[in-house]
Amino acid sequence: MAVGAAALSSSWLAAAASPRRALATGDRVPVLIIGSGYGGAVAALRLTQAGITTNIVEMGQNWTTPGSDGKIFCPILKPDQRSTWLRDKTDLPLSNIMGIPINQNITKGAGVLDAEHFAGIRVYQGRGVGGGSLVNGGMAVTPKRGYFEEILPSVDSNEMYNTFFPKANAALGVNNIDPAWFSSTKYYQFARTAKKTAEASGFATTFVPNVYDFNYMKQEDAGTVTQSALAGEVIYGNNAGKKSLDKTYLAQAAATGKLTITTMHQVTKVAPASSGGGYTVEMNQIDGQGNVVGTKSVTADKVIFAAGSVGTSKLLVSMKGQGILPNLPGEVGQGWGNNGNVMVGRANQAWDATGAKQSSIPVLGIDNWADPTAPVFAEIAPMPAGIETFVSLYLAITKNPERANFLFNSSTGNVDLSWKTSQNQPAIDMAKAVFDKINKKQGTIYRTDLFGTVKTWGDDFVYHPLGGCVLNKATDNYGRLNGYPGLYVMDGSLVPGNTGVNPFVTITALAERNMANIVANDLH
Ligand code: FAE
Repeated sequence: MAVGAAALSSSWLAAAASPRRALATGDRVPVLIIGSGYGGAVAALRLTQAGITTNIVEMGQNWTTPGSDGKIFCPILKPDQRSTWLRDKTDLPLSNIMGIPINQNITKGAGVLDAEHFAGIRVYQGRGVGGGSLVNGGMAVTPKRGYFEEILPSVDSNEMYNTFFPKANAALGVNNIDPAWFSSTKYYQFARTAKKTAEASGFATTFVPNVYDFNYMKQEDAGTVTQSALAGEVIYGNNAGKKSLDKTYLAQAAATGKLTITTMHQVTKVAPASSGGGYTVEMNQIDGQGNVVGTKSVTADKVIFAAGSVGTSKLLVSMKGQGILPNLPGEVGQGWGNNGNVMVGRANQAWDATGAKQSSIPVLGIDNWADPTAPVFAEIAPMPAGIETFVSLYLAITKNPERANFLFNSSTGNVDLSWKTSQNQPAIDMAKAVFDKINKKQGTIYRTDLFGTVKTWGDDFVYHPLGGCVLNKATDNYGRLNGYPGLYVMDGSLVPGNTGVNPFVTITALAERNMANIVANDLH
């Protein structure tokens, strides 16, 4: 039955994304959603369930067609054109091992992982139907209530914690690892070692829920199903096991028969329609090399920006800068942050092996958030290199207060991000306070060969872009864009730069809350 359900949901989605039904110039639609990540998927489900015909435009692929190896996504250690968005070389966050560069030449293609470069930071994002859910580690963390109330004081936290966080977690398919299996499997030796060294140094660790199906993972360990997490798959996509949005929210929305997804189309312009109300949406159709092979213009009564923190902010700042949507509030493009992200690796003692075989799915965090001098929630990250490395790797989420703005550059026509690498120094200082203590207690040192040749901190990239169109500042308290009735924002750009934990549960629950209000008040 489970296999049947999975096959059915992917065929629903294939139907929803069928090129036969792609948008065509001259179409007029009730609602157009830009992007199919968390915000877009929630909007699509709640609109279609309300009986509203809904169109998503997504710049990436619909990941349902296997390559010549029979797999949809390529292996992490043998990347090909499916891995990286429009580059002829991979662009991994961990660029080196023992100082040796590990990025590989590949054929350029519309791959699933994008590393978008700005002057001071590269921003990793998922490309395709499902957005970031295709490439992320699946860590599904509800933020600490006190901190959520601090960052979004205009949002009723009772409603969030009683209704919308539980609703989001249920629809995302969040589950927990069996602690007994965690304690025994060789695939989580890396996490047990990091837990042991953290706790011996005075830091608490906590299990973190995930959308990867832990029953499936156990079967991978038992050798009864094809391995995905246990074969190191994650940032170039999981061929099994992970409940990405195409298996959950989007499959459910497609099953209503009211959703159409137009893939490999990038929205370039949203302007008030010249007649009949609504908005004209222009888009470039692209091929697998990123070449523009067509342009289309459609009209939508309502447009929901769900292109992610970067995608939405870039579009809106560009429309304001070009005078196409001149009345957008001044707060559009402001309040961007990197969720305090900084990465670091430690070299363990020879008796603290981390295991040649590692699950790609993180399940533990070091929780030092309550310490005002070093507020850090550090995900214990795998390094599935296929060999024993003795490395403990961490993605630290810190309370870095630094923020940046998106700015329209009239000479290039591009949108720049003002973030400077030096703005990550507060994050380094907070993380250093934690990991210096662990190193001192364990008699260990940092690895300096992972993020460059002699570089300790992975401080120049981000997995968790947030903000740029902050709720109740650039929008009203539910994502309506002030000044333009019928335009909405529904993604990570609403979250003011930091949420203290991995962000997709926050983004999903906030979208659930906002869509409940919008469907009730604006669409009936
Ligand atoms: P997102 O999921 O990025 O979706 C935006 C969509 O819009 C994408 O599909 C784009 O291709 C599309 N798009 C953009 N511009 C356009 C345009 N102009 N026209 C048409 N389409 C467009 O946005 N978070 C966690 O909570 N737990 C984790 O374990 C975790 N691990 C991560 C690991 C990696 C490697 C990465 C990159 C991210 C990770 N994240 C994790 C972050 C998480 O995936 C991210 O916060 C969400 O995906 C953001 O959701 P949004 O809906 O804002």
